[in-house]
Amino acid sequence: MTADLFETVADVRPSFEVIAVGAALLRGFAGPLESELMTALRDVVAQAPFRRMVTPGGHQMSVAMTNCGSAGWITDRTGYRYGADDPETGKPWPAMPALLRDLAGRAADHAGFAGFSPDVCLVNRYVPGARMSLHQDRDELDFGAPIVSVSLGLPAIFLWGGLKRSDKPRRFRLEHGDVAVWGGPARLNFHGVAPLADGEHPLMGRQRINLTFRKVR
Ligand code: MD3
Ligand code: FE
Repeated sequence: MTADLFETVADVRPSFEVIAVGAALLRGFAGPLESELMTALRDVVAQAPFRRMVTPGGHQMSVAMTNCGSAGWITDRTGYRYGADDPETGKPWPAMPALLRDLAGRAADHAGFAGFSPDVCLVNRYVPGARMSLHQDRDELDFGAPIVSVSLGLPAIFLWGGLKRSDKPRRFRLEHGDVAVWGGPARLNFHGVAPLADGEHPLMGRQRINLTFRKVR
């Protein structure tokens, strides 16, 4: 029967929303991996704990961060950069778990960026009230590669601006399990996250975790 056929198709086809040319939202794409992702993250955080870094302007970020992969994103009074070692421990960042790398590769594939092989996963932790102001991601060498983001835990309002800081951002609600891919002409758009609303996520508690996978070298 036709209805059965379409139900089957709906089950195997992830949702795919185009936000802009080069930007796509795969709602629920990471949902099936939630427990494996949490286990992998717990392991990363045990080796490289979350910390709130300071911007070159001297402000402490409300978002706490850590990284895994062959390098990690850091900021301090001297600037933003990628570095091989965690400045807190003096040790290399923990390796990127294969599960995470594969998830990012599959998501990029779905959005038309075949062969994405990230070397960094920046892990952002938001508690209620934490936010990220509008910015561009431009510390990577290769803007030809996309960025893949995975949202876990409490929902957030993602702000999607244009190529100028003054372009009025559109707002998207990002929920647990949502994956987004940003590349091509969308790669340098301004973006940010509105202050996180309070809440309690059944699995993740009172926080939102966002993973961004990047090719930085
Ligand atoms: C659009 N993180 O870590 S992820 C960041 O939810 C960052 O923690 C946000 O922006 C967060 O730099 C947003 C979505 C995202 C990531 C990278 C992008 C959107 C992007 C790069 C270009 C355009
Ligand atoms: Fe960003």
